[in-house]
Amino acid sequence: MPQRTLARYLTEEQRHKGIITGDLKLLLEVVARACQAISVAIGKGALGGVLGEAGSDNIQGEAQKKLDVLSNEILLEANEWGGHLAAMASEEMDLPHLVPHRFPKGEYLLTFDPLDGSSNIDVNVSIGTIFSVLKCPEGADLSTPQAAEQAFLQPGSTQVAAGYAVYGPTTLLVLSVGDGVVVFTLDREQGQFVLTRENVRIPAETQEFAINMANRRFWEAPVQRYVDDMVAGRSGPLGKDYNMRWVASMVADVHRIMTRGGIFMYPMDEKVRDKGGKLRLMYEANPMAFLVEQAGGGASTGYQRILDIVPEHLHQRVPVILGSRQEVERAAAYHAV
Ligand code: P6P
Repeated sequence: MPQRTLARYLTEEQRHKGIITGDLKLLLEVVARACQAISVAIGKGALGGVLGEAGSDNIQGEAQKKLDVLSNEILLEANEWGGHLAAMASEEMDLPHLVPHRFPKGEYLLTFDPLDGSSNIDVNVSIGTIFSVLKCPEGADLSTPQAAEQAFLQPGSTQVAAGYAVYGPTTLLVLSVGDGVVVFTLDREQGQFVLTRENVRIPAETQEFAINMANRRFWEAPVQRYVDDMVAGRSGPLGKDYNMRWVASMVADVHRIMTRGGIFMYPMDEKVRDKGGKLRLMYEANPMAFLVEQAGGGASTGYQRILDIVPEHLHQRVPVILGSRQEVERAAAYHAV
């Protein structure tokens, strides 16, 4: 069976289902090639002089790693000339990046977290790139970066596509264009992403949860009760033993859930309440929620479906509970009482 590369998959999806325009196909191939370049840079590690701090902070007030800045630059440079995008927005940039006037503009908007989990870079733990594709609204004001922000403020349910690359023992690209979730593995010898899994389905039930337990005292009561009940195991109210995982790279934790089920939580906690939460809506929660729902899972703040949230600003943060549908529904039920 000949290998189905990303290009072939997108071409055949377009031919058979007509849901991928030429510009979207180009966009996804460009993002994939940028993720490949990021994977190469990460793989060099200390030999490439790319570890450690960049000596700058991002809008989140977080110290940037050299690879954060490099990954952001790779994605910007790869996407600005193709004519498929109107603008980009990134965790690493205060304002949207407009396509320079010397290049044609396209109909799509791209948001991304260029390197998620960067606190894990220097300890050689899996990290990733998360991206989301929106249509640019007709007549959007793209005259300045400040004006362009409004074009991005669309609920996650309007996403055209979303995906992530996970840079682990292998580099994977996990993607959905609204027709289920597929997984590509980077064939480093060929320099191609090759389709290795189709129709990803998250098991509805699970016995594995992912949360940073050190924050327990800061959680809201429903989350404390829910996690305590899971920790109580078989003899507790949920009547089954649970296991816990926490990689502290959302991409790695979510990919485990995409692969074998589970529930991932970064709930509201008192430490980040003033910011609205820890994880960012536009380029972390929304793309991951889109993918998880496309794979049959659920994604909630505890109080509402993440994809229904109408963003108020570009770097808005939200509580995130996502994964196996029955477990996410159970977690939401704790919030309802
Ligand atoms: P904590 C990484 O910085 C990140 O944004 C997510 O990838 C990850 O799930 C979370 O923060 C980890 O947060 O508080 O455990 O370090």
